[in-house]
Amino acid sequence: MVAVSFKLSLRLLFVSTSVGVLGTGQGGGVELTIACLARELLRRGHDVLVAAPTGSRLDGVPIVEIPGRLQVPAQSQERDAPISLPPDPVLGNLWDYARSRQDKWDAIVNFAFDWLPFYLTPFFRRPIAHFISMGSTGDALDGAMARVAERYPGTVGVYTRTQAATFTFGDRCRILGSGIDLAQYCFNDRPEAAIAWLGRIAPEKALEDAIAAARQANVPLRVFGKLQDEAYWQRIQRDFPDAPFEYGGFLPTDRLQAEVGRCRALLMTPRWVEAFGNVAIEALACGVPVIAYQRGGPAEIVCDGKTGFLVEPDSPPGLVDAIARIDTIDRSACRRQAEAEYSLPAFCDRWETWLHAVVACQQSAL
Ligand code: HBI
Repeated sequence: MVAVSFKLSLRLLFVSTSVGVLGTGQGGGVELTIACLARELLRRGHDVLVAAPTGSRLDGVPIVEIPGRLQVPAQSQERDAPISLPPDPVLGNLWDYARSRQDKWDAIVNFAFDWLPFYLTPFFRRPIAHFISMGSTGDALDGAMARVAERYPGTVGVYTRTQAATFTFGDRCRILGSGIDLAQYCFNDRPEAAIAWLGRIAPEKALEDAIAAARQANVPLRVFGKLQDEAYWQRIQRDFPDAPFEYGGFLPTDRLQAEVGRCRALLMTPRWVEAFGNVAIEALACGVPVIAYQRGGPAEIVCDGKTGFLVEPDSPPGLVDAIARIDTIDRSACRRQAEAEYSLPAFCDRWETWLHAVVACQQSAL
C-alpha cells in the first residue's frame, strides 16, 4: 500500500531564468509568466519562493537573490555550440541553492532555458517541473531536455503546440498556454494614430521590419521594451535615420498598458519561432489588434481578421497591407478574446493541475 498524500497546498521553489535580473525586462516574456504565476499561486494558499539573480524584484513575490555572472542568451548561440558557463555562473549558484534546500519543497520549478538544470534532474531527490520558454535553439540543450522528457514523463511544460513542435520530444510536452492578470489592463476604445512594437530589442525580434512597415505606411511607431542589444540598436538608428519611430523605454505593466492601449495596433515581427508572445495578449487585453508574422506562438493567438491579422513572415509589405485594414477590427473582440482564453485564473488552473501531477507522479515512483 503506497500512501500518497494529496496535499492541497504545495511548497514550490521557482528557479528563475539565468539571463536576466527579474523586473528589468532582461528575462523577456518568461519574467511576466513567473510574476503572474507566483502571485496567483500565493493568493491560492501555496507556498512559493523565487530564486533569482541578485537585484531581482517582483511586487508581492518573495525572492531569494543569488549572486553570479548571467548566462549568455541561448538564442545568440549557434545550434552546434558547446555548453558554456562563465566564471562564478549564476546558473550554477541557483542550482546549488536549489540542491541544498530541496527537501523543504514539494517540487522545484525550472524556468531557465539552459542545459544544467535538465542535466542535474536525476541528481535531485525532489521532482523538478521544467517550463520551457522558447523554441529549440541548440543541439546540446535539446539533448538534455529530451532525456528528461524520456525519463520523467509529464515533467516538461511549454506555452504552445507550435513551440513544442520545434523539439523532437514535442509530443511529450504539456501545453500550458499563457495568461496575464487582466485586472491590470484597461480596455481602450479610442486609439490615436500610432502603432506599437513591444519586446526585447534584439536581432531575433526583427524590429527593422516594423520600422520599414511604419515608414512605408507613414504611421508613427512607438517602440517599448528592454534595449538588450546595443549594437543592433545602433544599426537600426543608422539604417532608418528618417523613419517615424520613437523609443518609449522598458515600462512597468501599469504604464505600458496605458501606452499600448492608445495605439491602433501592435506589430509582431519575430524572426524566430516565438514560443508564445506574451506581448500579444497584453495588447489584446487593452483592445489593441495584433498584426503578426504567421510564425510560432502569435499564429496560435491571433484570430486572423477578427482580433488582428496574420501576414507572410519576413514581409514588411504584408505588414503595410494589414495596417491599412486595421480599422476593420472590432477592438472589443480583442479584449473578449483575452478574457476568454488568457485569464490568469484559467492559466493558473492549468499550472496547478500540472504541478500536482508532477508531485504525485514522483511520490508514486518512490
Ligand atoms: N537563454 N541561456 C538562456 N537561458 C535562459 O533562461 C533564457 C535565454 N534566453 C531567453 C530567455 N531565457 C527568456 O528571455 C525567454 O525564455 C523568454
